[in-house]
Amino acid sequence: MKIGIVCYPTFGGSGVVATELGLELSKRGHEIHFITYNQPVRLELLSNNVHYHEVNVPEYPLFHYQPYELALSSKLVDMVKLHKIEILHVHYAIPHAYAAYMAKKMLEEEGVFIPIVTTLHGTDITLVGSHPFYKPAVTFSINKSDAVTAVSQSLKDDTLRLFNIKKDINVVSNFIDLEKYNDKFTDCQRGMMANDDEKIITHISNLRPVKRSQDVISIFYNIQKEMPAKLMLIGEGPEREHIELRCQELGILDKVIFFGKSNEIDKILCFSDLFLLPSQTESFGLAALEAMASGVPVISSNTGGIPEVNIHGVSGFLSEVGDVADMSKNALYILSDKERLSTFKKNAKQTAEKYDLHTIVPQYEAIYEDTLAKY
Ligand code: GMT
Repeated sequence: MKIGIVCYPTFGGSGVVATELGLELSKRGHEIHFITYNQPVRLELLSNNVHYHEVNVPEYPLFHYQPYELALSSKLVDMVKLHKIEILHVHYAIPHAYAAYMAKKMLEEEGVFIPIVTTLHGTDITLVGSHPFYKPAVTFSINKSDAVTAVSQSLKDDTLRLFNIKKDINVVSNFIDLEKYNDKFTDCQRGMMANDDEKIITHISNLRPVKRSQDVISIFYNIQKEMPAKLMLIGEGPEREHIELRCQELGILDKVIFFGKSNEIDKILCFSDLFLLPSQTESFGLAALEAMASGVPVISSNTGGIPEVNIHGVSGFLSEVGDVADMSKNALYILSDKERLSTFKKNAKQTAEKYDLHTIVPQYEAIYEDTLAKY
């Protein structure tokens, strides 16, 4: 198939999933066209089957807001015609599903018919999409998609609760390329980051308030009071400065390593002992899955789709949002016993296997085939 993929080209989970999906589909013989405003961060390799088309939005002073949806829908029209793209898969409803629908309608005028598959990722529904200003447009774009998928059962339930949806929503979980994590790093550089007796705690996020990164600091503070430990923080975002200040106030700045945005999270995860994800809400928690695939147990909140991924008492522990004391207690429980830690590590890796891309990507292929067949 010739598949157009629209996504945010950033480090966020939706962009990562869309990129990994496109790459795997290309390996399976499909021709993939990424259409977005920057080359997706995980798209390192362009090949015969993988193409990237940049959406340009020229700055014009008259526009207080530059019209990205317009530029995107025009680009979609051009690329579908030029490359004979057969199906569009848009990740994140806002504004991608909306722009794709406009493109579809423009193409129809020219006798070109193309179905749209929309994947809902989370914040498009739970945070942004349900905002009254966006709600009619999001509802419309979901209902007008030819197929809709959500990355967890919890996100599907939220979508049906928050919007008046007349379409079936298929749950297709996020996935992971397990081979990438399968002991590839025989030279796992733990010694560069910490002493042998120090436990390595990791958190990866866009450091937005929804991630509750202040809780990460509080949990780590409680851990390092009981045992030698270091905290690896990966990602950039609006909370970064507050976090640094808080670490300074607590006197733990020398135990915290800020990596910023990184394309090498698998290398960092390979030497981590514990992953923290105390988010306010999370439709899936791809970062937790990436940690688990590296054999890192997860201490997380019990919210959204996280309990579908992190299994309480098996791959880690779940606590109520904001219950820093419980999360700290659970973290210390796992870390304080060598054998227990090793069991949780093994369990985490095993739990992640359910999300292997070889299991999940064919589910998307089946949806494309089914959608095209009905079209
Ligand atoms: O977490 C974010 O703020 C980024 C956001 C995104 O759109 O990339 O992540 C969402 O999609 C990911 C991929 O499906 C999920 O793993 C994240 O849980 C979800 N984030 C939220 O629901 C807050």
